[in-house]
Amino acid sequence: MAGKPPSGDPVQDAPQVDEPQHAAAGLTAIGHTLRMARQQMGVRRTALTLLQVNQKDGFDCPGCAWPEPEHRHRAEFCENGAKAVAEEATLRRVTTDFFAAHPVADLAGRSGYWLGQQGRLTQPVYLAEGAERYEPVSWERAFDIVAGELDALASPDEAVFYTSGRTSNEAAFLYQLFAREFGTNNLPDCSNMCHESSGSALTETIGVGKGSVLLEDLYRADLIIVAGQNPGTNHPRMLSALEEAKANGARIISVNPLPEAGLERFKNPQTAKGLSGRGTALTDLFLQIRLGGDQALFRLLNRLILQTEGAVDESFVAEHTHGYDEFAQAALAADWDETLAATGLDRAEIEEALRMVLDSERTVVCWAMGLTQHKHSVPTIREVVNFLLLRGNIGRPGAGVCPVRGHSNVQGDRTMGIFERPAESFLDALEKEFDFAPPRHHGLDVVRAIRALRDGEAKVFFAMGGNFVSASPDTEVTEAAMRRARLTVHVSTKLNRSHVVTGARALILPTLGRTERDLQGGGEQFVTVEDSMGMVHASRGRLEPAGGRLLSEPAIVCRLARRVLGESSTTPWEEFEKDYATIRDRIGRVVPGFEDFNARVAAPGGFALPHAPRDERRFPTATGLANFTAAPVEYPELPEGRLLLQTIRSHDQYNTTIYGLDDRYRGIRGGRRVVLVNPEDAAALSLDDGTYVDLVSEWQDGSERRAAGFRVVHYPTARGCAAAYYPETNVLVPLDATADTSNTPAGKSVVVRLERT
Ligand SMILES: Nc1nc2c(c(=O)[nH]1)N[C@H]1C(S)=C(S)[C@@H](COP(=O)(O)OP(=O)(O)OC[C@H]3O[C@@H](n4cnc5c(=O)[nH]c(N)nc54)[C@H](O)[C@@H]3O)O[C@H]1N2
Ligand SMILES: Nc1nc2c(c(=O)[nH]1)N[C@H]1C(S)=C(S)[C@@H](COP(=O)(O)OP(=O)(O)OC[C@H]3O[C@@H](n4cnc5c(=O)[nH]c(N)nc54)[C@H](O)[C@@H]3O)O[C@H]1N2
Ligand SMILES: [Mo]
Repeated sequence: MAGKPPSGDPVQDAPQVDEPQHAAAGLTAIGHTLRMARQQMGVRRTALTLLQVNQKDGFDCPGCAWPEPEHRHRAEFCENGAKAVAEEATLRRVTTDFFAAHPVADLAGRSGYWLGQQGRLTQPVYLAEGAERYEPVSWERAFDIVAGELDALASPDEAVFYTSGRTSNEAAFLYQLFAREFGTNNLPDCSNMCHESSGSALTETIGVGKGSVLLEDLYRADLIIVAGQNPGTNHPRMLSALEEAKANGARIISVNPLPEAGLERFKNPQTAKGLSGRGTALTDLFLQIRLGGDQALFRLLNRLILQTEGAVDESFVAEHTHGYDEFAQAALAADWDETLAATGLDRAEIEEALRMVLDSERTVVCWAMGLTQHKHSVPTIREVVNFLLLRGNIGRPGAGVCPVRGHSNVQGDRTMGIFERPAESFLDALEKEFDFAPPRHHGLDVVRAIRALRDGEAKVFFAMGGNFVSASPDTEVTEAAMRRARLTVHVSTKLNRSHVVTGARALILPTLGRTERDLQGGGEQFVTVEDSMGMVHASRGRLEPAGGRLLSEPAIVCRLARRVLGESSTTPWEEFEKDYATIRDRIGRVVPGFEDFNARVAAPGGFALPHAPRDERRFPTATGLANFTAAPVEYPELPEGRLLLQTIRSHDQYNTTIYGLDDRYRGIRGGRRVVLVNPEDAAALSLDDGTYVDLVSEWQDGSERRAAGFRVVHYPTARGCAAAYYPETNVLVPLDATADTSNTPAGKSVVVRLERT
């Protein structure tokens, strides 16, 4: 039966549709926050927990990577941060009887939502080869099993060590150290599916793969362009920053195929005006672009800047950049008609954008997945860099690049060395500090790891958090790949689909979350994280752990490393487990910018990592200068009768974690199997609102993939474009459909046809 949840699942997927909203947050958001939080945590725990979020002596919100302002509110969290906290601090528990009552085959028939609702994992469990159920296992036995399978590999490169972005700096540093001492750089992470395109483009052009702005810069900007991002849902605290920027006179251009409510208007729940009034209008100019049209848009804007007398910052270009002539030649060839076709915009809109660009002395461009998950994402982001370089908008207050990260420590994990292609200098530093020879050849990223598992070249899959099979593209291929593994291991807080689509043997290892007290031999520990703007600070949980048998992530890595590496490792794993300050001492000696780490992180609010382009207009690229680039303009081609589908998040989810079945701002309630289609496209395809269709993706090699039973919703998205939620639609994204250079799955431009069911 198309579109119905698996049998036995209490969740009904019966979407209802109202008008989309035009403002985000306000009182309704507070109501929703408290209701969801109380359902999971009860009244007392809700109050105690939420007041510790993002306070200087509290824990870092596990929601997103948006930074904390210097002057914090007593309630420095947002509706969706509160949901993330409630999801972790829930009072519900998965106990021993649970696995006895539910064979893996039963769990594999449940929805991700149902799995998550069962509560926190509380003890290590093991699925033996051929067994039907997970059974409790001691930690010692669990580590023996992992060690046994790792020892049996023909090469360390047959193991894959995945990381999701909630892992702390301390745990991430130990984890990559363990993987490299074991002998592999197979360290794929969620970043491969997320901002890898940003990292690739920025490293090549400005020499640092991270954003170049701090919060103060946003407050000082004249113009903020928000392209391919939905902060109202995914980074709600960013709306307060945009509100403050506007109060200081900034203007905002939103570039998006969807009119996202949070960018239209914001009712700040922390101010009286926001609670009672109409809130603040945020967007001054909305460019409703077609999916994948951004490179063309920025290319034409660059041509128009070049053609405006005095618009180029010539001294900056002369002193700090390379490749200008070639870029200018390419930009001057930008064509109006082609740009209008690629973007779906009209001439007047682009001219208005140009006026705002030329009026601005200080411009910031913010972006997220709308720019990173296309085939041509890397050249698109490079074009954004060209745009900023032209007017000297990098390395000066109030201006710069602002890729807004997702997971709360995804940027920190990369800084700590979670990367399949580590820099030589990083490996040199590890070698010197820990006295071993790290492998020098590159490892597998997410997509390559799936291929290796599929082809039997990788045999052990170990995940530090995340939900690999649901987050990855081409669900059926990925699940089949995972089932070929000898052993799959997940260090997790909550149950998810990756625990029930397993290798021949499987382990689930329960771990502490951010909100929980972490007591070790050396006393109470804290960990550190790095936000989207390169600020590093401490995070300290206060709640009682969800169960007595949980281990922290650093403790799990230390014990595993001791068991697997044995005498061959001279690293003081035992000491690291007892006292995380000793880990930070080592990080300080290995990772640039972390010198004197323990002392500096003691300061309330933490410290900023150095960023050469931002701090001193120094560009550590191959040329030693900021690089202009001149790639050909690309945009997706759409065959007749087809739509270009983007896979997005609803308001009630955190990636693969589904909190609820509503997407309030978009007016969707009670279900997730919806496809948003422009009414004119729908009319051309004779699809009334409410029609049920299968989404069928068509890939270049002639193969097709199907996601069944979606309700058509007439929605004001750009022409030719459609949108549906991830992870339900990951089945449609071919494994080979990735961004050039970064290899990020192209989940924002999938060619589909809609087949009536
Ligand atoms: N509550 C909540 N918070 C989250 C997450 C969550 O799932 N829930 N996830 C976290 C993570 S890991 C991440 S990476 C971030 C994701 O944050 P976002 O990137 O905001 O997430 P998406 O839902 O993928 O939204 C993509 C946005 O880009 C637009 N877009 C898509 N394609 C294009 C395009 O071609 N051009 C332009 N200009 N726009 C386009 C879409 O319409 C949409 O507004 O959020 C983080 N925060
Ligand atoms: N089609 C499509 N696919 C996408 C995307 C898209 O936009 N479209 N977005 C991509 C992006 S941006 C990302 S970042 C990835 C996300 O990929 P992942 O990071 O792999 O997925 P999550 O859903 O965030 O992982 C949730 C799980 O993490 C575990 N967890 C939560 N907190 C902790 C913790 O503190 N410690 C540990 N050990 N485990 C914890 C829980 O068990 C939970 O079930 O998905 C990608 N996939
Ligand atoms: Mo992400």
